[in-house]
Amino acid sequence: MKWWKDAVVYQVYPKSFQDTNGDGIGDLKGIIKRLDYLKLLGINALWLSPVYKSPNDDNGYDISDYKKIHPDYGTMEDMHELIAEARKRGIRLIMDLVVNHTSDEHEWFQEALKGKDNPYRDYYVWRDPVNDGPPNDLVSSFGGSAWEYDEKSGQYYLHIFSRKQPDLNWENATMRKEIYEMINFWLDKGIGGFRMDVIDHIGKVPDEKIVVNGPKLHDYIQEMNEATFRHYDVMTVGETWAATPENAALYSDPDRNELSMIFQFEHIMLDEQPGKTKWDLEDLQLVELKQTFSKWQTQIGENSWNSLFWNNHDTPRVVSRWGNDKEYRVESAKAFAILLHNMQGTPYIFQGEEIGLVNTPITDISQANDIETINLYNERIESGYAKDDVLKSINTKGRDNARRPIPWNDETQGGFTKGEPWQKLNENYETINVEAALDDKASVFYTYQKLIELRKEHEILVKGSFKLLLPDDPQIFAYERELGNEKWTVIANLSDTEQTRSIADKNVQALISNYDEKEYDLTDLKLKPYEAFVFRNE
Ligand code: TEU
Ligand code: CA
Repeated sequence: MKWWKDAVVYQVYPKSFQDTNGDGIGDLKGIIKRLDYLKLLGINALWLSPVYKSPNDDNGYDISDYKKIHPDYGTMEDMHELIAEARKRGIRLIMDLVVNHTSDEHEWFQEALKGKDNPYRDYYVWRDPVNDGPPNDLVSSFGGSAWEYDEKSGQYYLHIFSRKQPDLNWENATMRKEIYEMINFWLDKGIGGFRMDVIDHIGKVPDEKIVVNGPKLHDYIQEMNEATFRHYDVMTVGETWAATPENAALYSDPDRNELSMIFQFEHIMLDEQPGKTKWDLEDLQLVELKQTFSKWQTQIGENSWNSLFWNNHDTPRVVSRWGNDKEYRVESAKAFAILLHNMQGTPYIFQGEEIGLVNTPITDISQANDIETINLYNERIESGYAKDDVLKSINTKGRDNARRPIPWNDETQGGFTKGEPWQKLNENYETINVEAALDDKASVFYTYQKLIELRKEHEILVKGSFKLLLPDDPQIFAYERELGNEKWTVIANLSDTEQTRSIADKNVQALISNYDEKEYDLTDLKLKPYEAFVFRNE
């Protein structure tokens, strides 16, 4: 069985993980310093958000040199030490592969700007103006037109993200080969694989306004696989916001030699107004969340593979978003962990999720750092939105919520830095921090540690089938896993009120619970707010 099928991956956002040289910016030496903590948690793969050279227009997702480490994070020697030290602890390093676009400061784009006949010109997407304006009405994910005018050549170039992130032209075979060479440069360093940024964008056909799931997308991924991954024992996970269970199978069916798995985002988009954006808020309907997970657990085909996540560096913290980050912070954080980690697929833990970190609201846009948030604020204020409404959207869905520095202890700046942090920690760091969690056997940390142990010890969690229970219940999320004659049941009350249900005519022992109950009477099951537990049914 592939190693990543019973792996648990921890995502590090390096800028906010651990600073060791007092510049207020997390660095590679900081990650090395915290590897024993990750080992204690029990994870065996570490997805590292980009640490390459970058002007940081989009915090490293705008790469200006794929083969150089950004000096803020350290040196290539630090990188080699991190790979080796992680490997000593049984942890593989998963790098972030951002090949839909580069930074405009990448040498390829600097060359392309020199003129239409430059050999690198066609590494990017250039079009003549139409009616003295952009070639079409494609928009950027970060606001405004997806086309930026270049005075010198009188042409526009495409950027689906910021104007400092010009899209690469995947039609160009020479460019593709340079990307594959870069991938092998990193694979030859003994990394464990890649997370692939917006990989569903690389087949785009801009003239037909096709951005995702383009006609050649899978051809390119299969060509990439043939030139790189296939020759190594690595894990690849594609970030595919437009995935459906049908096309998910195209990516992760091993017979197709593409990727190990993908991140799908259907559950992540359930609390936005249909057809609008994540900023247009809508309450989550638990029944929809259950249906979505059930679909992904049962419809991608037995040859394919799921990823499982609540959080990443682009999403708000799940405890604040869908749990209760006040009186039931610990219970709801544990309930979400128990629900996710007993499903089929590779679970991902975003840094700080394992200690139940919550969102960090801002009161003024000057406190924001993320380009997506700042552009959204300016765009909506200009078009007449009330400031409080825009700040409410930002505090609910903004990406800075995930990117606040990790609180390691109750010392100044939570032990994240001895200097001024690049962005403030949540003020609750004196009570919510790693040291406090390690000192408290009832903390969220030990629930994550136990869940990771259960996955390692019980094949049913890796190979068992999934069946949703109580599909129409608006408060209870329950499902069962089955492998051979073994059956486990997971039950969670995702409400802040006590719920009573009659499930079956017996008493059962909990394998794990987020309260201190050990025995449950299923005939007259009383569930406290956010109470979640797992029991072996047969
Ligand atoms: O994110 C892709 C992406 O579409 C997100 O920006 C998403 O639109 C938004 O964050 C949430 O609605 C990837 C990276 O994860 C993100 O950090 C980068 O900003 C983006 O690609 C460009 O590289
Ligand atoms: Ca630093």
